[in-house]
Amino acid sequence: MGILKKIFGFGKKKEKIPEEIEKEKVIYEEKKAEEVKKVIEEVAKDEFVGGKKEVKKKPEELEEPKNEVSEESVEEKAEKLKLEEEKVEVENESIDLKQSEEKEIVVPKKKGFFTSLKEKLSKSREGFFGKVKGFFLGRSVIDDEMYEDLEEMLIQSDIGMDMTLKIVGALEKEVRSRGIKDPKEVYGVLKDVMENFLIEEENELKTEKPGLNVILVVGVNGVGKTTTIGKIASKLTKEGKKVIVGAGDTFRAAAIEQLEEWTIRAGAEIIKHQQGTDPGAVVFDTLKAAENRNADVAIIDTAGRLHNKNNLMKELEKINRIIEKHVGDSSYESILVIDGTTGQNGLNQAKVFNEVTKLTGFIVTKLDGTAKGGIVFAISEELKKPIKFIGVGEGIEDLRPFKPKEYIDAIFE
Ligand SMILES: Nc1nc2c(ncn2[C@@H]2O[C@H](COP(=O)(O)OP(=O)(O)OP(=O)(O)O)[C@@H](O)[C@H]2O)c(=O)[nH]1
Ligand SMILES: [Mg+2]
Repeated sequence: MGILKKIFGFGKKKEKIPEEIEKEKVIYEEKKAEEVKKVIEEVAKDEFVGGKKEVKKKPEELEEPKNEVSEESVEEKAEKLKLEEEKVEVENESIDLKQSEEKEIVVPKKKGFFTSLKEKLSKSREGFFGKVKGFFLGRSVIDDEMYEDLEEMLIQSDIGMDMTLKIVGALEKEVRSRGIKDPKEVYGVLKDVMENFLIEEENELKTEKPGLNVILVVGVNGVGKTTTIGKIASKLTKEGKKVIVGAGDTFRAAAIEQLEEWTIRAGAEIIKHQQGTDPGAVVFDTLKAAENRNADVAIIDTAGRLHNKNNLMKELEKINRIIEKHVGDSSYESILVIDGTTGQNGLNQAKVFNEVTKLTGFIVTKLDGTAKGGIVFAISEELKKPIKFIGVGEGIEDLRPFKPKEYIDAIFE
């Protein structure tokens, strides 16, 4: 049915008395404007648009296009409001973001050592050790097969055969004694067991003795000796100590310059001779200067490579004797630097160096660059000497005291 029929439903009368119809139309329009509007709303638009002149002459506010406009304007307003609300929300969000960004700048300082160590060791955590948790979650029973598979996993992380067998043996014993039946609970026990294999005692460098404390730094070439000396010197000067560094690597070109750069950055002093001179003489002069200048700590850099290994060992023996004569055992640390990315090789190096300098501890460097990190367990247990620091980057601040629990928490998920 058309719109006009619906509104003016007089049928044949319209045809017979057109003037009256016109009048009635006008009356109708005036009195029933509201009803017309309702009807218009009910009727399909195409019928209305195709309507007669009369309809088009009706008050504009009753016409569909007008309605559309007013509806649109409401919609537009709503849309605008919505947009404004969204804009406010976006603005609020960006304020929140700004605030959280500001927070993030502050938070790392508050997070402190633990979280940043976790970040520095993310390769190990995401690599090997991260898989260990999934390993236990995927098991339904604790059986021999589980322990055998675990052994395989640990060996792959540079922990080494001997250490792995010790860890898994201790784990089995602990799981039994705690009466654990669910493999998921074994994960936590493994962390405890592994932590127990890390030596906690004496993992700080001796630098507090009255008089001069000496730190001799040895290790094969490229492991990070000179860099680590820079980091240690910086740490000690920040603690208010007077530090003198001896450029004992007279073999490698540019070694003295490299050490000097680090020394300047650390706020320490350096004693150096020409390249190619006797390192023993450099060490002697460094200790004398340190005593004369009332230094608290002398740190000695050494060569990582000579013409052959025997020469290197003889030279280190000699340096060792000079230091012992000056300060004795109690104020003397002989530290082997091991590159954490070289795996089991580091253990063999340690045995050789230990024969000539009676090592008091280790520093494991480049742990930021390995997805394994298991070498730390092998060193600690098999060599029965503490890890004093770990290197976690190339920056001057990237040297961390070694704390077994923090290390475990940082490398495991
Ligand atoms: N990623 C990373 N790189 C390190 C770390 N420690 C040292 N390095 C880098 O290892 C490289 C060798 O460092 P050096 O300090 O020169 O090693 P070195 O033992 O003195 O070497 P030689 O003097 O040749 O015997 C440098 O590029 C250092 O930046 C560490 O903890 N993490
Ligand atoms: Mg060096």
